[in-house]
Amino acid sequence: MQDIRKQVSLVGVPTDVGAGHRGSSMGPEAIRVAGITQTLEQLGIAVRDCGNLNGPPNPWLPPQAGYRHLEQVIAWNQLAHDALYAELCQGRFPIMLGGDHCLGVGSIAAVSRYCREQGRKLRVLWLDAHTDFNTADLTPSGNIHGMPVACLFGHGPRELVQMAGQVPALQADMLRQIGIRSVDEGEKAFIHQQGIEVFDMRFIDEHGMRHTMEQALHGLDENTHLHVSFDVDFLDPDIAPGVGTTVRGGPNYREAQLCMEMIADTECMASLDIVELNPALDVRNQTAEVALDLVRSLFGQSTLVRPKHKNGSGRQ
Ligand code: HAR
Ligand code: MN
Ligand code: MN
Ligand code: MN
Repeated sequence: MQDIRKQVSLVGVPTDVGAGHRGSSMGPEAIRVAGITQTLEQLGIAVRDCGNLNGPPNPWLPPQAGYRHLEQVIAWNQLAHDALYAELCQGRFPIMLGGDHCLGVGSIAAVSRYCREQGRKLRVLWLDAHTDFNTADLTPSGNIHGMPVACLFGHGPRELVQMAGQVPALQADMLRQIGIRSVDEGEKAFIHQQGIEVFDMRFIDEHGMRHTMEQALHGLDENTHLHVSFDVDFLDPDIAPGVGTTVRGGPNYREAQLCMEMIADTECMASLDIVELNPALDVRNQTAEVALDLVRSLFGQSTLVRPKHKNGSGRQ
């Protein structure tokens, strides 16, 4: 079988309608300027840049009934869903260039739909400082980028909840969240109730990134589609200042690289989101460049000097 990681489609989704800061709408262009196409091509990957989707502007209004810009969020997610689903159906590896993380609904709904149709198992890695499991009742902000995981689990506005054509789009055994360090009180209780596996920063501090990733990647097999939803605020703000909601105490550069290298070692990754990059808050595009360093590792560029073991991280 041909390696779908060798046929990548870039889909830009330039919006910040789900966020509390303006500017993640410029994320796709910043990643292109940092050189994502050339970077992937250097790894022997054929890249098709599908350009940017074209959705509604950000009206910049206060929340209504617990949601900010719900209509616009639905429109952008539907566009993202349709575009990413089309790329998956062509046997290509879609990389969604966000945009804020509300777009995780459209992206993962497309992957969930595709996996169901193909009879494939799905595993989603949610790399984020936040669990993004709020609802209209729980949210402190109304910002829908704090809600995509709840929507995928069946809790949220009908149009978002039903986007995969099956409710819920995701179940607890399909999801692992990594790097978490900012969760609202109500959100915490709710996520616990769902039985979701959360590898928070305390876990990573105590067990290290290697053991964390061993756990998070456990049980993958050849029939598993691994989707990585990479919220750039996962990273420590020291290395990634260009995001709207920085939270101190995230993975450092080498921890993040190890995380990505261990994902690459599984050879299961089949789709990727890069979201929440906000060039308006960045310093000389450094956050985009760090994100690209990590993408390089995700696609198999390795710092290993010795050849890797078949099922392990090189040195046992
Ligand atoms: N939990 C907060 C809220 O719901 C902040 C959410 C911030 N979300 C993101 N995506 N940046 O992870 O308002
Ligand atoms: Mn997020
Ligand atoms: Mn986040
Ligand atoms: Mn271990």
